[in-house]
Amino acid sequence: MANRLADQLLARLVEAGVERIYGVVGDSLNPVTDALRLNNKVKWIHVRHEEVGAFAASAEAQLTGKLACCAGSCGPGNLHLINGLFDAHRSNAPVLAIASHIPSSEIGTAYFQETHPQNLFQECSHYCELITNPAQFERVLHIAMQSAIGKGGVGVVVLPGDVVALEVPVQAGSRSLVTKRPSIRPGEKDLAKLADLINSSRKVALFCGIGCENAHDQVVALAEKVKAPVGFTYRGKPFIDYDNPYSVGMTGMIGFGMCYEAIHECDLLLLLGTDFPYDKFLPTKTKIAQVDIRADSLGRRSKIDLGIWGDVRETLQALAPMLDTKPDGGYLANTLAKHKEKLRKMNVYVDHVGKRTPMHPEPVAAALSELAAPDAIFTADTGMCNVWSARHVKAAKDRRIIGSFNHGSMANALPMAIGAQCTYPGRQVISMSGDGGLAMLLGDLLTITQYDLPIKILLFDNGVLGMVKLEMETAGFPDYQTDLKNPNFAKLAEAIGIMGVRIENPADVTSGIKKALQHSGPAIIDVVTDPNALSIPSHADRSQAVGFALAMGKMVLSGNIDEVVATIEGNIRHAGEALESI
Ligand SMILES: Cc1ncc(C[n+]2csc(CCOP(=O)(O)OP(=O)(O)O)c2C)c(N)n1
Repeated sequence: MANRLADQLLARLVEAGVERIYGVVGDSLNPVTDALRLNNKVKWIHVRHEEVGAFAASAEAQLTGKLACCAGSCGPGNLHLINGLFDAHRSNAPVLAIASHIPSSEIGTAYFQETHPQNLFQECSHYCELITNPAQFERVLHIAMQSAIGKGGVGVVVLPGDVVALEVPVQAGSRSLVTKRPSIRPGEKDLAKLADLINSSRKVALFCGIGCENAHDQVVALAEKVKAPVGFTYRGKPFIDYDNPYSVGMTGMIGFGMCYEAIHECDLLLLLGTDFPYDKFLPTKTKIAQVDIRADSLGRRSKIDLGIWGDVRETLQALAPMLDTKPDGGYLANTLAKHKEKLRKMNVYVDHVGKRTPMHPEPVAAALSELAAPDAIFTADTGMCNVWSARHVKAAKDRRIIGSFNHGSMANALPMAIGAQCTYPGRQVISMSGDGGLAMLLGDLLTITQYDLPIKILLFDNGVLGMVKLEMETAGFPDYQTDLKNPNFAKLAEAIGIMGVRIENPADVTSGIKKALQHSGPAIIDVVTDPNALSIPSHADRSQAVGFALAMGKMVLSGNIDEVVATIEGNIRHAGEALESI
């Protein structure tokens, strides 16, 4: 029996469990879309920008742990995929990208739309190969998918339109994919070393990353036994920051609570399944032991006294009987008491909402967290949404929060929400979007209406590229070119068939969010927030405060006194917190 390579591609994708392909159709992809039409088992999600397709696939893969798929036509269609693929790759999310290509006879001739995809995708994939001969097809596709799954990240097949249209005999006995992950248990000697280190240390702290995804109970049990405060990264938060009385928040620029102090004041820091990149927030003088399933992460961010190559869950399970129960020497109790106090100060704008407009964003995020479903999926845009969601969206056993946490791209939240909602049609999906972020890939609001995806977008409409404004000011530059002249996004939503709720007054926050969440279709909640709202890092260094003062001084001198006054007025309640943290 013979059929087109494109039909065989679809058959293999079905076998691999791929349920949908996000992309934009186009000439060289036509045989693939035609095979899709006939196959009818894989759904095509027609996005308006390929970058959105790649982000959506990244989200699907992150949420399910399974292979997701996106596609772009030759040249520009491929190029548009790249930013979203970087996000997937950096998040170790298994994604197959189908990069269709110019006719194979034209390769190397500077043909219309010619690029060299193997070069372009090299940095954002584990594997990227061009298929020019049908005999390569089954094996190369297998390697791309197996690399994406096995190594965690992107695999790319580059398929010239003419090759994929070729009729070829169906190959018997395609190789099956291995998708079940092994659990890696460290050897007894390594476990004994780790147990010794923990037993001989008086003050132990834990810092948990995405590698703790399946280890919530083991982490909490360990913390209980050795009286350790538990800090986490943003990727670790959804899995660690619920039902955890030892939780002390996050370190880093968007951090909160006592995490920074806890990991600096302990005698032994355990890094569990984390590759947290901001090494200046990690201690340099404390003893450190690190556990990770990825051996290349061991010792990457800080010097370690002991590295353990293993799965966090397996390691902690095997370790438990080897550990002595520590008496609470006061370190944990003191850290938790200070953490509570820090949270009280951080929540000052949540607990005392006030009437000032434009309103502070914190109570908006907190209200969303209260009103959202217990199993909601939140996606957060890069920018201040990361801060508000990290601090004010409460984790819960069945909730998920994802963002572009390793790649740090703007405009990720809406595309990720599209991937999340396509994958989980019955769950509440909420995109926490910045106005810069939403506008960047605004066209894909139409994807929401096209598929009637009931996504709720909570838009922090502060009229500014807020995080960059803050970065400029803490570095001593007056903010420049950060303003956004925005439309009324609620009206814009209504114009394209999405429910629009505009909130300008703090008193309307709860009712407005409720109304949108209760709506059965998509909604944009356009909340006008303060462009000068500051987020005080849990641990700011002196230079940031000096830089900020300098920027304010420069603004006064250049006649921008109104903005300086608005900044002071808007953040007066954070003043004590700011002074304390430096
Ligand atoms: C694609 C991309 N461009 C630029 C940046 C740099 N950057 C990081 S955050 C940010 C501002 C985001 O503004 P907005 O979406 O309005 O959110 P806000 O911070 O105001 O909440 C910018 C420009 C980036 N991370 N990604």
